[in-house]
Amino acid sequence: EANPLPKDDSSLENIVRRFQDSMSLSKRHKFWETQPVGQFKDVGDTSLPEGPIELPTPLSEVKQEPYNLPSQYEWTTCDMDSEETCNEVYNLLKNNYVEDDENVFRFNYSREFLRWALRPPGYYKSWHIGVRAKMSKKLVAYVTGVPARIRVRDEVVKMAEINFLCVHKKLRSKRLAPVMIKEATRRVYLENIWQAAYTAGVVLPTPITTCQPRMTMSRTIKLYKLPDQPVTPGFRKMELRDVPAVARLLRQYLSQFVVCPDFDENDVEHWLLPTEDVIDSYVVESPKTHDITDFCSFYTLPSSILGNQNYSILKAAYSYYNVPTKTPLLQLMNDALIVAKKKDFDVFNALDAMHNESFLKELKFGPGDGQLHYYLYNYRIRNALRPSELGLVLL
Ligand code: MYA
Repeated sequence: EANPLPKDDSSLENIVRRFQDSMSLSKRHKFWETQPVGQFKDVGDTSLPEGPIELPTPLSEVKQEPYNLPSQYEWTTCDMDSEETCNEVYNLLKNNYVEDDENVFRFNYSREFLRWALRPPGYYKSWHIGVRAKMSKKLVAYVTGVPARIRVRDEVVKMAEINFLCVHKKLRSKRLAPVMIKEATRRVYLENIWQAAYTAGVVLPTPITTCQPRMTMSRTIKLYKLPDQPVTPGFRKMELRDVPAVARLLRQYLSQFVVCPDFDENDVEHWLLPTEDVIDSYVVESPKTHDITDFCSFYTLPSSILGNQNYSILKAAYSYYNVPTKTPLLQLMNDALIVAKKKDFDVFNALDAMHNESFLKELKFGPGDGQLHYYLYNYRIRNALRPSELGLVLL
């Protein structure tokens, strides 16, 4: 990591520099400043080209050995097919993963969800990276990647989607995360993939866009009485036979966004075919022509409620991909809310990405907690996108 400021240097020059740093809007990022990502100092510099920041190196030049960990720890590849390993990952995340700003909620991804999220077509086991304590073998840190084709403007780029970065609460602020990220990068490079996409609640150099999570609130659930059946004729659960039609609809719909996944039928089968308590998808089948005209989906991600006597878990649905062609998006999402309510979800969340803004107000979604920043690794975008230009939902 590049020349940190020596804390004990009390020369006037150094004091002035430290003062400027402390005042600057974009804090210094000792690690991220060394990485091939858009840097804050380059924001607005129109001379820089869009696209890869660094060119691929020959695979033989990619570091062959894992990065060094502090001596008490060792790398492990987490086999998500193994019941036991999946449990260990589940428990690490359940106790140490993302919390809201007030530390009231913590994501509680289910084992089935993790298996779904981590084993899409063409996934690499080597990208499911864990760190164990050498003595106890306890899993103390984790980070994952899965392969994806992401279109950025008119370029389809092979990327890793990086997710589930987690360091045990007792090991925080020891600069373990940069080592995890470098090791993930190395393993992605070894598969001849040189770009990545990820989201985070924290501001890093440099977001390609920033979304606002929105959720229906308990108060508004009462305010907003829902019918008990979907109102759109032909609205039904997606089935295997719908995969080609859904793939066509989705590809067509996503083509209007600046950044989105490039889904083929295989991807659609994996990511969108319903799986109990993981992913729900619905189509509208025209009662006359039997054409599939519309599509909507949401995934299941409960949150633990921390330190509450009466409630321990909040059952939350998250809007995933939705495609209106014949049915207005507002009506489609209203039907999604109806089926979600029937399935006993407490809340329904959506980002202000894609065309979601158009239904969020009308359907009484309130502003959610914090912000979700989207990033690309080793790929420069000249100007940040508006959320409505983003067609990518990461889990
Ligand atoms: S986002 C979800 C992240 N997880 C959580 O929020 C769970 C709860 N928190 C934790 O477990 C820890 O706080 C984590 C940091 C592990 C987040 N993304 O080790 P440290 C930078 C990227 O002392 P810790 C998700 O999963 C931070 O700015 N960097 O800190 C996507 C600082 O660097 P710099 C982050 O708190 C992850 C350094 O780490 C994040 O103990 C995408 C401090 O390290 C963050 N969320 O651990 C990862 N949080 O000094 C990038 C902090 O420079 C993937 N930091 O500011 C990049 C692509 C890689 C593949 C490329 C292939 C081509």
